Amino acid sequence: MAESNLAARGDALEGQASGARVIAQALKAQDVNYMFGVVGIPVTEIALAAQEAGIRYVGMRNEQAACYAASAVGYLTGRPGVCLVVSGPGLIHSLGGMANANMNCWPLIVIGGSSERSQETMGAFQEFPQVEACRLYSKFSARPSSIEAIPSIIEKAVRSSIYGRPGACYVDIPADFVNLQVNVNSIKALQFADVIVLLGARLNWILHFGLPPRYQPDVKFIQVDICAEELGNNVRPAVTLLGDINAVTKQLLEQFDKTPWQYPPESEWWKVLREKMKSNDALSKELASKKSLPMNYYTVFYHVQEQLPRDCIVVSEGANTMDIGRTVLQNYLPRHRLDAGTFGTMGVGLGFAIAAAIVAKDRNPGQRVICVEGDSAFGFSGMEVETICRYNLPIVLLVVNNNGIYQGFDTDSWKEMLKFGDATTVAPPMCLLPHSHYEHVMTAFGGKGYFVQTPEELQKSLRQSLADTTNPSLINIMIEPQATRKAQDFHWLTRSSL
Ligand SMILES: Cc1ncc(C[n+]2csc(CCOP(=O)(O)OP(=O)(O)O)c2C)c(N)n1
Ligand SMILES: [Mg+2]
Repeated sequence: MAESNLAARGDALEGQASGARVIAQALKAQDVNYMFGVVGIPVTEIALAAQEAGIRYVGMRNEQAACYAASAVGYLTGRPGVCLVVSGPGLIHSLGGMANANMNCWPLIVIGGSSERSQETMGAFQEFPQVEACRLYSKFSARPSSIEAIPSIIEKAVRSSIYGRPGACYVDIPADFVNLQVNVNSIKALQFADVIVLLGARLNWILHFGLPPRYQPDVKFIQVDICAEELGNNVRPAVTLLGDINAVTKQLLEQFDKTPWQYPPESEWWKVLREKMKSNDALSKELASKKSLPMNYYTVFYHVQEQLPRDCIVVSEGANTMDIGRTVLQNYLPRHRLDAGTFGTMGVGLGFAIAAAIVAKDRNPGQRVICVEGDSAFGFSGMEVETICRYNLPIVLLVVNNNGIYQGFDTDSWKEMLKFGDATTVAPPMCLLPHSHYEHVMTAFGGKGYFVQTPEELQKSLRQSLADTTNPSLINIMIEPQATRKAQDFHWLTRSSL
């Protein structure tokens, strides 16, 4: 399906206009012609609908820059440019651009996706009080009360941005206005748990709110948390233990020593779990063993895992890069993995890796830091490579690059792929960069750079990078632009109508 038809696909299913299309048409009706942004959940469909409506969309690498660009369009043309951002961290990154536009009195509309209204206060994916957050940086900040209310809110935002003293305006679009709901169906192993002990973890989006169909409706949670306000969020626990998990687990273990108990290893639940682990493993191995080029994520991570020192610190960010990496790259010790975390913020990786390398240098000389970045994630703070080189931190940076073209590709097949691209990374219009040589960012500052396209090249460059304990290195790993995760039973981060 050509990408111009993607936005229409949701509409056809629903038999009526999607929120994305209503937004795009309302903007066009206001003679808004340029949009800059970084797409992702839940705004990708808005960018596609905007293009369909004839709005020029430019996919940027960081929302701050996108916001500067949109406000400059406002200044140059007299009609506001739009900056389109994802919820939470995406919106927060745009605040610098909003403040700048407001101070310059340049017209700007920021459109931010936000979490679904039905998940408000539950700890939804990238939930954040966005309308309130934008108030200080804008003339007008609002969320339409319904899809029908979108055109009048957009009209008001455009008017406010140019009337009187021009400035920035914010329109908040909840995910459920944009996306069709995806049915969650098949239910596997963990669902059969009847008691779950939560040690400090929150029952937010990461744990599917503790709700069916991911869990049995009558599952009993034993919740241990240091924060009293967290106890009972989304699910009423069978038992709550308020306290530091270090102290509470010590007390629990002392009790277990007195009255030992073990879940019967031959139970049905264990059987299902073991089967699921086996089939997951087999599927990952099958994907990893694929010999075809360009490589897929599983092949890459399989070869990386083989060489990772057991005590290394793994830093990771990206969408597939992080999610698949999480399942293949093992970490054996506590606090040895840092990633985009609960808020899913892209751009944290290099800062985390620098911090980890400095701490390792002080406390555990010789310990390695491996930073596994999606190409888009890397783009958010790639210039920190200069910091890495300036401080001589021997970080091994892997950029898993699905935004470039494998040199052996024939032009026709990659042209075909442009129609699909990587919806998260490659902002529409889908386009790949024929010469995305991220390794040059490292060599520019004196580190080692590798461009790899095959498992053998990956193995060799990783071996060299790990053997070098003084210089940082960056391995630019070309993978199949359409590579993706194996099919998921439960959707959260991956939910989109595309
Ligand atoms: C600050 C911020 N802006 C935007 C997003 C939306 N987002 C989620 S993952 C992602 C990038 C994923 O691409 P990449 O890092 O190349 O990983 P891939 O899935 O291609 O492996 C983006 C832009 C975000 N999470 N945080
Ligand atoms: Mg990518």
